[in-house]
Amino acid sequence: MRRRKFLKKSGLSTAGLLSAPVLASCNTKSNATVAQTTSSSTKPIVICTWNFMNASAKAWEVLENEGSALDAVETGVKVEEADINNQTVGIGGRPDREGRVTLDACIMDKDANCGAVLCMENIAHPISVARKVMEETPHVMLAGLGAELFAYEQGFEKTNLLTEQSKKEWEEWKKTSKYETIINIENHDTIGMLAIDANGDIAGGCTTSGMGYKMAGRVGDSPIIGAGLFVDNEIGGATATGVGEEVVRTVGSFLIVELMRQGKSPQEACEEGVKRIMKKNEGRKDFQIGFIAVNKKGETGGYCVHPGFTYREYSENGHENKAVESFYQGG
Ligand code: SD4
Repeated sequence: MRRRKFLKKSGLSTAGLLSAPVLASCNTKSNATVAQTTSSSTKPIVICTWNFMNASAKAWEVLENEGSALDAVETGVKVEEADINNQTVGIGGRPDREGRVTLDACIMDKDANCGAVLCMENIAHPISVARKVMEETPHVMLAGLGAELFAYEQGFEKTNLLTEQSKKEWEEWKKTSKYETIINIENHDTIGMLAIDANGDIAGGCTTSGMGYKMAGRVGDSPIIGAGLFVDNEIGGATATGVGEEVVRTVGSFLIVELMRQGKSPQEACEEGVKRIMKKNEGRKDFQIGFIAVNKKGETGGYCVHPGFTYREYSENGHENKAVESFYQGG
């Protein structure tokens, strides 16, 4: 039975209403046994952190034309990397304390191949360099100048990533140099994207300029496989946005995929992921984290620390910006 309720083109609904039932096919022989279905019945779907309508639409175009999940996530997140108005991804991203824009990204495919770039300057599309690391090198991660030089070798052009707007704001920030994480106010707009293609294969990508005015050399969760992104083609995928230090501490995305492996739905797994983080941060309210996940059936879920986080979902049923429930109810 197909429900058409996703068709509200830019409507907002609560994830609770739409969340999927717990996976039922869990084999009881062992905890580690997989709760999954065969992929043949799974329909293409893409989800991404936040309300990135254009990025998810672009990824959906790839899926609709029977492109791979890997191509879909790369093509999709590049939309945000290219958007100078998005000050947390790619060109236009906020710089570090020294005024340098340094980018982090990673990508992972159905065969657990993965690639990442960390703290890379002057290249507009870190997700594509991450893919090149995955496909053209024996390594998973390249950082800093090494990543940048590799990108030039691969034909990427040198680009000034610091826009006038970001430069102006940074100069203003320098007057007080106060480093605070701001909950949901433009500080967390990393794009993490997960897609399932017509073959039922899953891939994911995550890309960011990191925390605004971070210490030089700081790297968060976004380019760290297992933290900012993880995909297991037998189970599903997860990705994160928010204060990366907290996501790294729990290896958040890997944790969520493992929880799905144990039989939790994407929704339940995301909730448990956030709760693990909050257990280590009792009483702390000064940071935001949002997780999203998809399982092999194409069921999705999301959860966050503070209200405000949403994720966009695109499938043959249309597209929708989904509000998610949060650990704190506000205040
Ligand atoms: C980081 N997770 O570098 C990223 C920050 C983020 O939108 O999500 N920014 O910690």
